[in-house]
Amino acid sequence: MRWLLISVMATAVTVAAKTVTYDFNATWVKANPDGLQEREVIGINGVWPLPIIEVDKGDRLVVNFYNGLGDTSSSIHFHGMFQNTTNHMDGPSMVTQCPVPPGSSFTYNFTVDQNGTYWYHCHTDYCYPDGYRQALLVHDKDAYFTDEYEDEFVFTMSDWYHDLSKAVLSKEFMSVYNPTGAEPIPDSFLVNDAVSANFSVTAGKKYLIHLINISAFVAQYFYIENMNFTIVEVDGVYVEPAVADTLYLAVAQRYSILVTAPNSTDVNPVMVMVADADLLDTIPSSLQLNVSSWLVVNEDVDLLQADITVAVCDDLVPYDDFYLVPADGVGLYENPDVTINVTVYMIDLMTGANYAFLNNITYTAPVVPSLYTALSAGVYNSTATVYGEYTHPVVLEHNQVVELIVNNDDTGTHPFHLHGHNFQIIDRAPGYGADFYDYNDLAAGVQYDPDDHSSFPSVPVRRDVAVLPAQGYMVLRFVADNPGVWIFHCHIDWHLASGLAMIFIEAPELIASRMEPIPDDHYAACAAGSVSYTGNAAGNTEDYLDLKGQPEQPGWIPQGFTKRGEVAMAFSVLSAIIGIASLTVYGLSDLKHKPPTEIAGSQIVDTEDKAVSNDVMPESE
Ligand code: CU1
Ligand code: CU1
Ligand code: CU1
Ligand code: CU1
Repeated sequence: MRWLLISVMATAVTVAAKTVTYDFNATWVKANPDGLQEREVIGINGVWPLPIIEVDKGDRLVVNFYNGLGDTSSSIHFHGMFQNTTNHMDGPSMVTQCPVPPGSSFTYNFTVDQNGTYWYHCHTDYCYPDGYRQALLVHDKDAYFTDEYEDEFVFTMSDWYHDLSKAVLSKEFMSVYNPTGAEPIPDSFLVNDAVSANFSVTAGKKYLIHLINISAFVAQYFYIENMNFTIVEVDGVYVEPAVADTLYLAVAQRYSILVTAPNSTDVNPVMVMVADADLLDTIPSSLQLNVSSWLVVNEDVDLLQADITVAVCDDLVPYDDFYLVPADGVGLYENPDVTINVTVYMIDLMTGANYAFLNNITYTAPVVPSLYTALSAGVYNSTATVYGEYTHPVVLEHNQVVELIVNNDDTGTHPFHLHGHNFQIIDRAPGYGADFYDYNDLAAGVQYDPDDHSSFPSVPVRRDVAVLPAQGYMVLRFVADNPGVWIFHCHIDWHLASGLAMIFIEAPELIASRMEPIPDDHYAACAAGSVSYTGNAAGNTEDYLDLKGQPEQPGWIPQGFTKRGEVAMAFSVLSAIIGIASLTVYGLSDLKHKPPTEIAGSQIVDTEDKAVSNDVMPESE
């Protein structure tokens, strides 16, 4: 295969890390993966579906990217890669790099010191739903389950639209004709970019399946009819084996599961993917919500479709990721140094379209990519102001334990993702009754208490995408041990486009000294696209504190003022309250998490009482 050039730099005798190089020429090609309509998709070297990137843990990965699309700027994000010392290789346009304009090249080059199941995707505007996404596997001979399986398979799940993303976005979503912000309904659902994916297996043998939801929007349930399997990895984090029969993968989430092929060769087990219909405002009769694939133990036996009477998502009870336990045993990050408190809501602005907010900000890209602002602002780079008001910047100090409370004042769920890190999910609650259930909802008589660790898992699950429950909340913690600029956003690509994002600037004073040098082609891409690579968010290189001319979110419309007022008031009150919070959520703890299913074989994690923490609200919140 022409696109794959693996150069082994290490000597053959030792098992040293090697460099794996891919040359990616992105161009428009035609494809018809659902058999319903041919459309233009983004191919690599003239081919779509895209190549799966495979490396071994410790390898250097080099992707020489050329934008041959002609009409669209682009970039590549390697989802889940921490990019420690290589923040500039992270991929999100206007955060860590300039968009790569047509005709430009851009090399991604970084060391992969992680393991497990990842993916790569375009991270400029809303380009990955045009097919620019695929699995990235990091093999690890030291994985605790490495000797347990015969072979491994990739199972990507995705929604699929017949129209180009820019048409979907401008005509169906960010439009005056869609004031409610109803998300575009996909035309079909794909497995491995096809209508089905069959894996040839041997009766009685064990297999590792990498499940990845590479969708733009829709979460998926997964089960194998009449079979259990064992979860061993979640978003790149090995977990203690957990037996499950059903999983729920929101956009960008991954699992590795061990599956034993049945001893009987009478039936080929059917692997079923079921779209979460709760996310869809309408379900056209033509939309097939179930997709069947098979573990083929006997090629002479018919492939029978799933029993779709079972495949109604309301009847599916997925394994609750909250109860997974990382195999490395990393305990609860104690005593957060900083608590950040944001609330999701959706509202129409003056353009007439619907926007997504974290507190009172809908992310609006700056004039200069935020990393380049950090690198050019000198001593001012630790002042949040220079990154612009509408990028929603929060500056963190090196190695702070950060607590991120995300409330959801929206009726939809949102799979939030943090670049450069994985986070612990330490608390989470759905809405209940008819009301929005806030983390310190006084009306409900409960209040989240960050000082009380007794209700937190002692070894919380860690992953890089967590589902924020509808009208509920979640509490995440991470350690700011990765100097750089990292975007935190909803991974529903339509919601990222409508502004559901903010950025963390971590240890800005250390970024330059710890980061590998930025290659010339990165700056050349800026020049080719006429994007500045020095200056504050407004492009001001003289006075970094002068943000005049910065890109601003559209204006509030009259009813927006009301909402804005309410929200602003709510945050003032919450900020005041958080320091003196004393009530707890004990009384409602039975509402908070769905216990593991009986077959799950995991236990409720131990609880513990810990010393009082010392929370500090960041200035910008
Ligand atoms: Cu990511
Ligand atoms: Cu991603
Ligand atoms: Cu979202
Ligand atoms: Cu991202």
